Amino acid sequence: MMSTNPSALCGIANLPNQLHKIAIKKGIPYTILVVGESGLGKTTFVNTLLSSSLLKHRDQTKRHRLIEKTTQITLTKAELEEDLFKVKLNLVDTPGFGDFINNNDSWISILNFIEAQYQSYFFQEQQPDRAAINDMRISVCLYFIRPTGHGLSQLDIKAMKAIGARVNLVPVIAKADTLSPYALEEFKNRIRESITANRIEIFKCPVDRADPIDNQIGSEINEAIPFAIVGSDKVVINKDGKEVLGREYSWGVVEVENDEHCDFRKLRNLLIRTNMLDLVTSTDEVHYDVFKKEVIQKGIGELRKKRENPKFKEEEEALRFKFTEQVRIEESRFRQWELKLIAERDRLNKDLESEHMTVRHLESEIESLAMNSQTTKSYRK
Ligand SMILES: Nc1nc2c(ncn2[C@@H]2O[C@H](COP(=O)(O)OP(=O)(O)OP(=O)(O)O)[C@@H](O)[C@H]2O)c(=O)[nH]1
Ligand SMILES: [Mg+2]
Repeated sequence: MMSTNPSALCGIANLPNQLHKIAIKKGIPYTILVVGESGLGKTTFVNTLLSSSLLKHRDQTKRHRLIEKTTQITLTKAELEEDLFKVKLNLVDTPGFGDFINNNDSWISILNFIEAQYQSYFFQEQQPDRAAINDMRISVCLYFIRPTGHGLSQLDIKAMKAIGARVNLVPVIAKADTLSPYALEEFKNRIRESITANRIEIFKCPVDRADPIDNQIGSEINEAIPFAIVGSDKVVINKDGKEVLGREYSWGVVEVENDEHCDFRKLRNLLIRTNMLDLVTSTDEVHYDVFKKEVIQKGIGELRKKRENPKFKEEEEALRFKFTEQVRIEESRFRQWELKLIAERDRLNKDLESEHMTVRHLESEIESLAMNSQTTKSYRK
């Protein structure tokens, strides 16, 4: 069961000032998203998490008592409250990726959903009333892996790579009770190799803290990744005669909250106790930051797209035609003007020539007149 003081364990008291104020006033928003193929126990897990924790919760939708195939995104709100601190927990259940055929791109809608939450926050951030912000950014995404025993499927690799680049991704092996302990360990190793080989980004507990006990808890949790989980919201009687959450088989009882049986407790610790603060802050400081930078770049990209838009292109063409036409008219006007100028120059030149001729003529007349007068003078002598 949960500690009586989850705020200390969540590290809420250590939150940066602004988040701290929000945590006291409104409750710190914290959203868990579950995704994966159909029928892997996502809805069962959400219910298990709620019934295994002392959380007050209310459904936003009319949930059927019987677990059915999830057909739409379902939000369950819960509150984690201790002393002055409140955590507003949102559990987002999603429809499964579908059947084996035709589900290759079904995770894209999950990615769109994740981005839509960033986008909504981004727009709300621009508003003056920051207290009214409804922060639904995904703090962590649990990716359910089918317990085949082989390894990750191509679909898993593609989906996990894309989702892991956007949010804190935590891989889980669904229905771990269907594998023997040995097969489970082998399966875990294959998945770990696949994660490394395909450079899938997954969330890891920080192990570089000042407190060595924190680091030890962190590395124990990390060693369990991918978490093997068993979900059940049914209470059964275990071999010690105790009432526990579990699944009953002819060969015995699998207990949800028994570390010998599965990693449910470790995963729950990571999610709502030891690493909640890491998940919230890294969502804001790392993943949301990446998104924002992309939005700024895409802004320019969008403009470019607008240019490539056929309508815009048409307008541009029309403008260019109009402009060339204008230049053509201007050019011919200029040409005529130039021709006129040339004619004028010629005329002036001709005039100048005749002027010159006149001057020359006058000059020679002066000369001959001067000669004549000199001759007359000498005769007189
Ligand atoms: N053996 C086993 N069965 C489980 C476990 N968790 C859930 N189931 C069963 O698997 C079936 C499907 O469970 P759901 O929780 O509806 O699965 P889901 O992933 O929500 O399925 P979709 O909504 O269709 O995507 C149900 O019959 C559950 O009882 C588990 O840990 N082990
Ligand atoms: Mg479901």
